[in-house]
Amino acid sequence: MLCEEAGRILTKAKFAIAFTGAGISAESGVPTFRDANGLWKNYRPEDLATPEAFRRNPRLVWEFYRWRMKLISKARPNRAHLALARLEEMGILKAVITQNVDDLHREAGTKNLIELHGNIFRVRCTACSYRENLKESERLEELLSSDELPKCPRCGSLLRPDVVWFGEALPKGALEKAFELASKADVVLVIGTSGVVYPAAYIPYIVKEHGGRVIEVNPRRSGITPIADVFIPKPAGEGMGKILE
Ligand code: BV8
Ligand code: ZN
Repeated sequence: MLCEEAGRILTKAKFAIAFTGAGISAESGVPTFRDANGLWKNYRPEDLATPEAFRRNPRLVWEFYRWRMKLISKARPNRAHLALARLEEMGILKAVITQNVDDLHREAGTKNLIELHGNIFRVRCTACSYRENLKESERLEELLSSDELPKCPRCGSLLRPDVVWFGEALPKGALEKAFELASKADVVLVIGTSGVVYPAAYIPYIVKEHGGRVIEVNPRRSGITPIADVFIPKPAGEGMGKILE
């Protein structure tokens, strides 16, 4: 059975990593981007997740991110996030590389985490090097309860969400580290991604090119399915539950 095969590959793995997308957080109530009721169905990404959109209309972009931050701050890690943290504790999983900005892998206890697209609870200044983790500084409520444009406490310029928008380079260190891990991995567990956003979507291909195996958990086929050695057509929670059984 598919999940037994995946379980066998994982337990025999010498260097397994996970690569996740918005789908792993769907069961936590966080909307995905390209599903039927996904975010990009109701908004055009170009209008909300690009530096031009922010320059053109920072109020609209901040309204969108405040709405997502409110929604995501109520979300809790689901059993798929927890299963990955468990696999790391067991020494089977060496790292989680995520495209998600929702902080749920960290909340689930994953230690070696690479956030390729930033983190929605971090803000940074558009002019100086100031950056702040709103959960750590306990200023999340303050930011969410105002609809003013947030300003840098150091230089007074506009703050922006510390996430990677379309057309922006990924955080240098993060992408290099992710590619290095992918070139060393003998198994990549791909969960909940449509595999259409680059350069993140190269990760499973790099593992494959280096002779590694690809296990995918997704209720629908994706851009990664063609190279999957094992495709488990299930939602993340159920799929991971069966693999860990
Ligand atoms: C860049 C962060 C260059 C902010 C996001 C070709 C090559 C290289 C680049 C490009 C290219 N063509 C176009 C580009 C540019 C672009 C790109 O890839 N566009 C795509 C759309 C074609 N890439 C970029 O712009 C990137 N930057 O290339 O810079 C550069 C280089 C140097 C110097 C300057 C510039 C930046 C991309 C990052 C954009 N940021 N978001 C925010 O979140 O607000 S994108 C967004 O997409 C999220 O990060 C998200 O994680 C990511 C990927 O989406 P998924 O996670 O896969 O989610 P999706 O909804 O698509 O799919 C959900 C999946 O889950 C589905 O498969 C579904 O079946 C499944 N699912 C549903 N329910 C469940 C489930 N699975 C399991 N269980 C369930 N219950
Ligand atoms: Zn500043």
